[in-house]
Amino acid sequence: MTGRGALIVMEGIDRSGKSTQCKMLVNALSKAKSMKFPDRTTATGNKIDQYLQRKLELDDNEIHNLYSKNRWEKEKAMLDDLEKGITLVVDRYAYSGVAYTGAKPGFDLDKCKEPDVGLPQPDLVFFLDLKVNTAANREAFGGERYEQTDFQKKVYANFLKLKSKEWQVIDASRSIEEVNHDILNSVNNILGKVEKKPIGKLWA
Ligand code: NYM
Ligand code: MG
Repeated sequence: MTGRGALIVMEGIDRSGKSTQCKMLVNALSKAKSMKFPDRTTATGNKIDQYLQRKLELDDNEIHNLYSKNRWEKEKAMLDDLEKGITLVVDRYAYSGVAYTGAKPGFDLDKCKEPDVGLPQPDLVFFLDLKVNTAANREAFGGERYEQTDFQKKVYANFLKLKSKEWQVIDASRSIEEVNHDILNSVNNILGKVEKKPIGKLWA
């Protein structure tokens, strides 16, 4: 009997290369699945999508809780997959929830964590570290809500405040291959280590 899979999260500001790195990582692993938050395919995700495209106005607290609900909807499926030995590679997680809402006026980071307390605890979090000005030069921000330089700078600062022991800061200004190489090394290092380890609860 082999053990459980690892829960791996990719975080960073918009345009830091998360989606590309998630794809490469999943392809390189033998028993892995990719996930993405917000998951825009569900009813809650559809509402989030409308909000991001500015087709729907929501109160800041309401959208914050909706992002969290969009994750809780996947809790059971995630735990089931992990128990089956499947490694999950997740493009954004609760850290994005806190970093983005926390960049809005009047929001405290600890308070922002509350709705996500108890979600499956990631084993490894990669923070794709890219300065906002570099990200903006790479490819212009799109038209979605939050895709503005000033806002992204606050998000970036918040991410750094959320760093904990399972975080690994990756210099994302390098080539796609160099970044992938570092990520893959770290992942291969922890897969065996988490096999027998119970899945923890985030921020609990
Ligand atoms: N976002 C993402 C949040 O504000 N809170 C969250 O909990 C999550 C998961 O959604 N600008 C923001 C960050 C992004 C936007 O994400 C859409 P993506 O990865 O661009 O589809
Ligand atoms: Mg985006």
